[in-house]
Amino acid sequence: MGVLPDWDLEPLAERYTLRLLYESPNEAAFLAEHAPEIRAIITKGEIGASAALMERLPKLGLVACYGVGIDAIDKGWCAARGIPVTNTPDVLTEDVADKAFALLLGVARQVPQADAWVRDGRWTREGSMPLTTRVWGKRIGIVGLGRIGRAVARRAEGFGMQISYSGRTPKADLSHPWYPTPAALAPEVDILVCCAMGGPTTQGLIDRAAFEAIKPGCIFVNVSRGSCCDEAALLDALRSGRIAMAGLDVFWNEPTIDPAFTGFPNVLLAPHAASGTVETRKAMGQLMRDNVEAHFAGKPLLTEVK
Ligand code: 8YV
Repeated sequence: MGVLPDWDLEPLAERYTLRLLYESPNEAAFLAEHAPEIRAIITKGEIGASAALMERLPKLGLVACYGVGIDAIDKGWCAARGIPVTNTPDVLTEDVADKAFALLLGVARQVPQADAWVRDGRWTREGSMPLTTRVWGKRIGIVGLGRIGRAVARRAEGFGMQISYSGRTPKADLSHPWYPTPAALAPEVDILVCCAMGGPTTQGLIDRAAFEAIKPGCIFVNVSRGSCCDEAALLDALRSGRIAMAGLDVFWNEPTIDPAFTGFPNVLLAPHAASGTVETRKAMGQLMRDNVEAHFAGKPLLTEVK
């Protein structure tokens, strides 16, 4: 897939004149030719829109993000100029929470290893595969109890888990134990799942103190942003065995991640694809296009980031 699937590009191309920056080998030449006429940017979480880019677009009136996380879009720059930013919340929540559990179950119950055990004929030659680690009934700590964190918590209830969380403030509608920081939450749980939003306010949120406070043997899962972690401290916790296993969908340098991650057999890796189901991506695309359409029709935006 390029920046957007064809099922979004085609209907967009029918209604608007599209200029595809990512297809241009020369950004400077692209901007010299097209910048004066650009009226909206369609982007996504991994790409974003920098102030340096947007400065070049005198007619810019909208930044529509295909994704919920807008951390790569300079929202402050947009706000200062009254340019709205839209995103795609809610439609992806349940898939991202599913992926958190897929990574958790995959790494604890060794799903990839089990598949390889059968495919490689080891079942026939060696018998049963090594035993794995239980997931249900464990103590789960959720860093960031927003929409996605709550969806993870709902699933955790079904797994008979004891749920606690960290965040800026306790949630008045929930009785789960709250901790002010990941470092305070970490020693209390068997599984730590990062669901915090990205951006400057959460950069390094799960810091070295948190990774050092983790209960030895803990499983760590991240489906939010690599930037929420002190990645050097995460790697140290994996090397020391303090984190027994990890399921990671996001990293600091995507897609060229720190190669150290691929050296751990007890880490399950995924290519930032937690929202990546056909159903959800179609819903995200529709919502993004509906926002673009509302903007050009002078109607209220559906999901403007305030
Ligand atoms: C990606 C995401 O943006 O919504 C988000 O914040 O991180 C993802 O959904 C997705 O890969 C679409 O580009």
